[in-house]
Amino acid sequence: MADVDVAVVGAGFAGIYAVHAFRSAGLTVRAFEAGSGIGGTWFWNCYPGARCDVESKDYSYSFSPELEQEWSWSERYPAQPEVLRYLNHVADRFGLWPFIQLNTRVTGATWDSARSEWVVTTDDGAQRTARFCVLAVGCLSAYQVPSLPGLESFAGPWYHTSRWPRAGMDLTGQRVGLIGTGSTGIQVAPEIAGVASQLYVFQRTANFSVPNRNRAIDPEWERAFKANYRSYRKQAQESFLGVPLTGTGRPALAEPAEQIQRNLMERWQAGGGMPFLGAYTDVLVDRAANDIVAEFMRDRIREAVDDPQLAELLSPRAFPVGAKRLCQSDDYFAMFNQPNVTLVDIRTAPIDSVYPGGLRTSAASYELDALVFATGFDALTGSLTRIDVRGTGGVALAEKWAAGPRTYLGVATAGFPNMFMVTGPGSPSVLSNMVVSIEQHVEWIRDCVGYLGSYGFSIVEAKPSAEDAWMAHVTEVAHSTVFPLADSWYIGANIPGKPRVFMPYLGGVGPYRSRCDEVAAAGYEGFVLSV
Ligand code: NA7
Repeated sequence: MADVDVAVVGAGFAGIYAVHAFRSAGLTVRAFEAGSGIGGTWFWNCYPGARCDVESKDYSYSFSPELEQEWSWSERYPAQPEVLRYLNHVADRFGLWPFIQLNTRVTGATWDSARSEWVVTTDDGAQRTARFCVLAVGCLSAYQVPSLPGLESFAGPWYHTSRWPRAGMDLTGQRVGLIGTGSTGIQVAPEIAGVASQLYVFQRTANFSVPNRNRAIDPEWERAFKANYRSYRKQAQESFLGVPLTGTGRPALAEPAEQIQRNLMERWQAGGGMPFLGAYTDVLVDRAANDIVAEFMRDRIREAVDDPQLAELLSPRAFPVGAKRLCQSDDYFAMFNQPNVTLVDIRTAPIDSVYPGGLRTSAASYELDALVFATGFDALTGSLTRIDVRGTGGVALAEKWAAGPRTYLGVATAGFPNMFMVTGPGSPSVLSNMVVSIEQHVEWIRDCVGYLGSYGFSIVEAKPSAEDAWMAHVTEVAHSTVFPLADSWYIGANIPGKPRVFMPYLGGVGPYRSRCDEVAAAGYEGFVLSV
């Protein structure tokens, strides 16, 4: 008999809820977490300025009406320490600690066909068996540091933002180099610029960013909002992004130019990426509509940055707005007006090497005391394939996915019985409010395991034909949008040698949920159930 019913890998938003949901369904569970605390992405990304770009009222669990009434967020967009406090509160409140093993990295998971169970190996050398293996490893967990010649010789400290020292890092009066201008770089830069004597921002690709207009939550507003939380959650679950939004419902190309400008400005003033991009129905599917919004955003950069040449260098032109994750910041562009901040264009003069005292590009040298990498992640697949997961016949997941990830519904993959992924590639995942998508996946997996028990089955496995059809659908939907036009981490373009496959599902959270429900209602159509 297996040690537990379900082994859960990871204790971030997904793993924490998986432990609670499976236990509530009467299953025995053990979660393994590499970190010394729970929280996953929110545990590791403790760099200054780390903040969620989805509003706190949305980026929180909906499974417990009591929890959502009891908990009060302090800000519209929660900062990393507050998200972490929330997750620890959830673990306390639902008594989850005994089932979560910290400081334990899962190194391998092998399907034992003879015993119909997973053998999970951890970095302490131990092995545990489980009937089901649920990989709740997060989409943005495998961080990447580019291999720069000479980095090992650098005399000062250097960190990737997702491995920021937990005790903090005092950059006061230092000359700091920052590589990367994605969501993370844009959040951390103003924080560093506030204390450093000099900040050099090494920019390869200029990025779009909208204001947060972050603010404290008004208790009056909170009371009124919470009175309708249940119906709001339902709307979120049925929405496109996992957040109820009010777009105009009209295409920009059918709207008079001044009206578009007025409407975009209203949304710009209100803050937030989702309502801004969601203003018109054609922005993410029609390049001409997209160009109107992109130009509006470049106008805002020209307003914020005093030096017109600098403003031009900061103006994104390489990809459609929204096709890479839209960044959010209230002070990034204006930061470049500070005398201690320098933008270094490494598109035209690439980084050549690091030396003990700094960094050299093909055009100049920069003396640095510290170096910060906000260079992103081997997103969506890296955290899965870095574990030695082996299915039927000892086939490795990394081998099966050598030409790109293949899943059925983003929750299972053929050849790996009784293994589930939470928000895996092929599900809405990072193109949705992650918490809504996580809850949906965990509940679907819980119900699937329950169904097997009720009908006398013990094994569930995706059919290759269902997987092929689903992957074709994911690709088709992606290619009806502007998303594939960007060299983004959604398509694996940020990792040298990674196959170019569009990974998240763009069909929308609501329609995706309906499809998953239909599959379940049809007795898990597309899966083989056996004993
Ligand atoms: P991102 O969005 O992948 O951004 C990484 C940044 O680092 C981006 O500006 C990259 O430039 C830059 N980068 C990556 N590799 C290099 C090398 N080798 N040289 C120079 N510059 C490089 O990661 P984030 O952490 O900011 O955000 C990830 C997600 O977390 C975000 O979307 C939110 O969902 C939360 P590039 O654009 O590739 O030219």
